[in-house]
Amino acid sequence: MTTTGKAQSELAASVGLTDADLIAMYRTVALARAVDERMWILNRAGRIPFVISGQGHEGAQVGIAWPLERKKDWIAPFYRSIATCLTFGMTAQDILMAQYAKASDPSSGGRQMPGHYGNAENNLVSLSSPVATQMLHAVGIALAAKIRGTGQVAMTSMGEGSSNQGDVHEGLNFAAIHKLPFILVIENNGYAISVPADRQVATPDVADRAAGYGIPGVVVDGSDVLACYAAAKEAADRARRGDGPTLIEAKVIRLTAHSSDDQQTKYRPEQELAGLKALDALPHFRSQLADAGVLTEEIEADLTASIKAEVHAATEFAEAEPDPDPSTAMRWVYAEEWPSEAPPPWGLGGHGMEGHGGPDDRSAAEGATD
Ligand SMILES: Cc1ncc(C[n+]2csc(CCOP(=O)(O)OP(=O)(O)O)c2C)c(N)n1
Ligand SMILES: [Mg+2]
Repeated sequence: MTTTGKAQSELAASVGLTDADLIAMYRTVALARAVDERMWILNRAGRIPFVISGQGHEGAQVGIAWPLERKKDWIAPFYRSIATCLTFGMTAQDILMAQYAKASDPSSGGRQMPGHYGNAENNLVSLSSPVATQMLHAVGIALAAKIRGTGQVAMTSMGEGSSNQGDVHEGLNFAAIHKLPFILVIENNGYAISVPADRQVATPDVADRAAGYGIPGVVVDGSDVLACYAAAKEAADRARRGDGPTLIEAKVIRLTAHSSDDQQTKYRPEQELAGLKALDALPHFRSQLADAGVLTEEIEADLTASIKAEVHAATEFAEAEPDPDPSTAMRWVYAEEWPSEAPPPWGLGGHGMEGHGGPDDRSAAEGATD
């Protein structure tokens, strides 16, 4: 179905990837969109309670997460990070299981607010509702990676509104001083719910702030997947070399209302909404790959069919799974047995987890009721 082997068009060569990589990236962008569209349908049909959408952010998310290494590096995502999570190993089924809050939902077993994805197996940190708190989690992970000498990189992403929280200053200052292997991604979609960007930030680019920390600040066009990839690759290489953090600001668009509880026509002019589609990464990437001869009509038709089938199967599966048993509501609120606490394949650099709530430490679980 997809291009296989090492075939490399001029376009792929320009960013050091293969044609198969480009097709896989495109499929992830398109899958994220299809899952997201399905979520809105399920919400309107009364099947899931709340949607917070990644539509308009997918191209930047896939491009930026792509150069990070799955199951080695870490990402602390935010509520729009569906495409980031799919790039890093979660599946359409995992995302929908969280939306349905089913007992077997890998994000939280139905404990988290919908849209708060996380996946221990894929080094995706469970996110917290107070925006920007994931900054400190990610910087802490980067510090641990540096101390342990694991060669891992930690990345976090958030919106431009969230970038004004105090945690971001504290985290960036610390990460820059200690040259931590860290990447901060600001997905600037021009709004924090109904508040426009010029009422959130006094400069046109959040990336300008990087200079104040002595680190590079890069602005990328979020509709250009490969430009996002190139910026993140450079940031990841820099982090692994020990040269410290990078701030990447991707200019993205918010194609939907803030959430399924919001009506954006109350505060966004009709003309602005009508112009958004022209800035959408999905059709841009499709034409770019078609023009380069990478995405043929046949490949595109196969991808469309396989994505449709995948989203359909994921929905059917999630629908049929049991809800959590209310008597288990207090489980997993505090640390218990948790698979990711087993040492990763590359080891913990001599810093064991014993006595820190790891699998051998039963003390954390003893107070839990089943
Ligand atoms: C500390 C905190 N304050 C307020 C909120 C409510 N809130 C949730 S999302 C959001 C807007 C964030 O905007 P931005 O960071 O630009 O991200 P976007 O939703 O646009 O992607 C706000 C104010 C919150 N969750 N946490
Ligand atoms: Mg925003």
